[in-house]
Amino acid sequence: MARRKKVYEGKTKILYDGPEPGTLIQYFKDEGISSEAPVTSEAKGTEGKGVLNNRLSEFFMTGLNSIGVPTHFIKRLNMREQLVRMAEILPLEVVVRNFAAGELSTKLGIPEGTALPRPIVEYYYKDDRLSSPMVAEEHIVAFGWASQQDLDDVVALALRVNDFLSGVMMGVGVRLADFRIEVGRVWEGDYMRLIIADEISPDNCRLWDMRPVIDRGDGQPVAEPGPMADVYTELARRLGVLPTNVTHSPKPTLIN
Ligand code: AIR
Repeated sequence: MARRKKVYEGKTKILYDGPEPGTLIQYFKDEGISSEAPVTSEAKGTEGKGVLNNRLSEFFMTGLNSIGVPTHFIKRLNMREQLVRMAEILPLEVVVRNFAAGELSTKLGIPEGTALPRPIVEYYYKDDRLSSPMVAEEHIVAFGWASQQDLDDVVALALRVNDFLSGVMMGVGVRLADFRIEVGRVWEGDYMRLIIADEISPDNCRLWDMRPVIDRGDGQPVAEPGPMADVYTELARRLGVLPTNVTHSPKPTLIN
């Protein structure tokens, strides 16, 4: 049997040639996180993370496709792989923020958790050697990384993704503080359009649990809303996409 061709390997995923021209297979590893955001730092090499991110990304991308926000997702193939459309990825990380946290809080001195007056869309130039610096539309257009028209489309897509994800998360007691997406180009004949690529999972979302933990002793809430414990398993469970017998717990688990 011919070995399939690896097209790309990143920290959290591997891309292989797909079965049809214009398709790729996206494989989710357990290792790695794609950011140093504290909310995801527990994720390094946790058993089952790849399986859960495969399900979660399928869930979000399918939802986006169904409301007319185009994504690269075609279908999930197995526990760790999904079939996606090949796209030419813009060299940008697009971050949408609803609440102050992370870089925004550090750089601008806005206390973590502050509700922003409107969603803020930021761009980072994707280059690991430069640690992906924040850039303005001016840089992007001047250096030809994307056109002004592309950026207008990117903002419109990013805000639709934000509304969708925020609503879905709110429905399960989770606040979407911010997230990062990647956008790619696909051609249909002479017509080009932009679609959401990469993945949507806890690895690129900052999620806060809004369900206070109740102390069984006196019935009083014991914790303020904060980062979600065991975020991959817990989010998958709340959204109803937790495969049986898969959690990312590093501890041995009983399988029945
Ligand atoms: N992000 C940024 N680079 C890679 C990723 N995954 C995501 C983080 C966070 C958001 O972008 O997961 O949700 C903003 O991160 P920061 O560090 O800029 O505050």
